[in-house]
Amino acid sequence: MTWRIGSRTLDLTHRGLIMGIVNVTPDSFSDGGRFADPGRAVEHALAMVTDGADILDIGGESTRPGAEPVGEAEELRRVLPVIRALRSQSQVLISIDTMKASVARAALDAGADIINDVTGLRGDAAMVRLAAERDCGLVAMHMIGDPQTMQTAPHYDDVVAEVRSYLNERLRRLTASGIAPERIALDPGFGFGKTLDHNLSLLRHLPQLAIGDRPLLIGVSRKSMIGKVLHSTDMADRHWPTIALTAYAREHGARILRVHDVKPNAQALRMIEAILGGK
Ligand code: HH2
Repeated sequence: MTWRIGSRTLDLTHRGLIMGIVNVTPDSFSDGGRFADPGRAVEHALAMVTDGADILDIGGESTRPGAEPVGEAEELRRVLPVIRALRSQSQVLISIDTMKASVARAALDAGADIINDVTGLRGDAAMVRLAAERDCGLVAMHMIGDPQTMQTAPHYDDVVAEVRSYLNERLRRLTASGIAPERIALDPGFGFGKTLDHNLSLLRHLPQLAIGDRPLLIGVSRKSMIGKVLHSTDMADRHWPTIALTAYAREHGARILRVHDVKPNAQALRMIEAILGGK
């Protein structure tokens, strides 16, 4: 299983990747405001590289349920200084977490390697064209509606079959638009238009969500589903279960783990991979 990102081809058959979350936002659900200052965000991101991050995912717009949309100029103001500073100091892979093609384009020009679009490249009509023009890696995620509406009574007849069919369809459409399939990673979108039961069903049937040989990305870090299972509103209680989920997800086929706390999740990933074997 490989993932091609520009001139790099990563072999993920036996070694998964840790994607460290860098939220340059005042309102993200778990770390809102802590890294809104670019200098602090860069410092935090470089520490993540030392701790074992393979990718840094830079986001300037919160996608938590009900979050206020951010204008293009503000999003650019948040993410570009961070991407430029990281690119000048590190070879680490950088992804831009955005729904806007203009922000993705500017981020790629500033040195980003991957576009992570929670709309699955359906939100902005210019996104697929941009992705076809450039040679970056892509993450296409499943979401119902948009962050304003997605948690309003999400309904599926069969969540696993429907998310699988969506991911399959996105892969087919993106490939038909001239994007090489080996550039694409797919993500079921935990918490995006899903109830707790939907999220648990998707985790229970994770192997069914892997489409062909495309890497599966999982983003469950500190998400509210953990608080709901534990009947806890304390964000600190979501730390250890996230690490358990990283090990579980890797064992059940995931290859890219999007997390806030890089070091313990990277250690769990390496431990589970030692058990799974391979080179
Ligand atoms: N989750 C969030 C944001 N971007 N991208 C992918 N591919 N998969 C995810 O599950 C995902 C994502 C939401 O989490 P976070 O960035 O921690 O919070 P916020 O959106 O409030 O900044």
